[in-house]
Amino acid sequence: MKMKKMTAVIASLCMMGAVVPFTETALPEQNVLTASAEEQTYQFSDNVTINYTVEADDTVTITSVLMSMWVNLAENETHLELPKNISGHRVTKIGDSAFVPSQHTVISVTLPSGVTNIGKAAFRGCDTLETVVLPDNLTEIGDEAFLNDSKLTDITLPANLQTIGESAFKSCTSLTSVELPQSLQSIGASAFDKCGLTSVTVPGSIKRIEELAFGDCKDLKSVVLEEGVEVITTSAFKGILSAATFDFVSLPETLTTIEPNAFSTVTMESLVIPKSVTTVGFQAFSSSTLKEVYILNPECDFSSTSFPNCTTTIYGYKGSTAEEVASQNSRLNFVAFGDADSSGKVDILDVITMNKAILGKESLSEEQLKVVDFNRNGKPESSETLSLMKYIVGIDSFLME
Ligand SMILES: [Ca+2]
Ligand SMILES: [Ca+2]
Repeated sequence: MKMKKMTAVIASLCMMGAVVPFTETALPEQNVLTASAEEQTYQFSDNVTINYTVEADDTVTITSVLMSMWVNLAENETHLELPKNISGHRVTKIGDSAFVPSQHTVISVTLPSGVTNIGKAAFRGCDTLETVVLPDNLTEIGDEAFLNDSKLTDITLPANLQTIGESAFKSCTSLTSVELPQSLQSIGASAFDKCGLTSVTVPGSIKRIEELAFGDCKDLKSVVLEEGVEVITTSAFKGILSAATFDFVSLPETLTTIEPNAFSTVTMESLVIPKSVTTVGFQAFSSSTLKEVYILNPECDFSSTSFPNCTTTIYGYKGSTAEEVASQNSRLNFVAFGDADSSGKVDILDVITMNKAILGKESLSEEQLKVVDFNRNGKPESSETLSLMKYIVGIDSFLME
């Protein structure tokens, strides 16, 4: 082992350009790289051993962390604060499968500030692990990094994190909350599948929510998708058995595609599908409790199978795909935006009804209000009447501007 340490020291001195008693010819770069890639050992404490490699760029990857089993470990051994430097080299990566579950009983891990990447399955199956403190420089959490860590309750994702790999937190059943940073560029398939999350806000930096990313999160009651999210892929939120309080009002105006089964089995009563959405797939919303669906894009491509289990009212524009789909299925009742007097037509009589309501001469029922109260403040207003007039005479194509 001493020889290995010596080799590492020589290698690092060479890279730092220090004067060493070798010429370049005597110790060609190729040999340095070969020597530095070897796994070396650092004795962290009496019972904890860290294996590592020094990479070509002079940084350290921790390849494994091993603990003595069946002994009483010290506080700093079960609550591990990994070193910032090993043999003078900065620790930047936690390697694939670094924490082999059968070889440690770690309760918390604090990663040093230089760590940028957590490798594949690095902490997979660590069933004693409760807390992980991640450094600000971290950009990547690898596939399956925390898969099946059933006691993991506390993790704060740092502000520079860009990638969460596939199944990274799958089956972290004790993980009830997580804040996804605005820096995130991708969340892999099944990343939070079967987690204990009760709410989630997906930042707009995420364009696609991948398959089963939040599937089977049975306690999830609130989902907010921020402006920027474009595609909700197949089964992204499938299997969430939540109360009817599920909040979907905030589907973003940037959303274009809701793929099949996206929200299958999610219980909800009301749904607004924004104007930006062009496609709603098969069984996207299978909730039987869905009472009303607002479809704001007149050309949205969907069918009655997008909402297969409910008897619901579809609110949409006259002449829209929403009207066409509803007319072909007895479960679906259609009500047109702007039809203030519930005549089935949208014309100047609706403007008159609106004006009477504004003047207090007539009142609108809750149902009538739903198709003319465009700003959803519970009352008809002259701005809404004006919008309705412009729509009727063909100046505007939309009412909800
Ligand atoms: Ca009417
Ligand atoms: Ca209003």
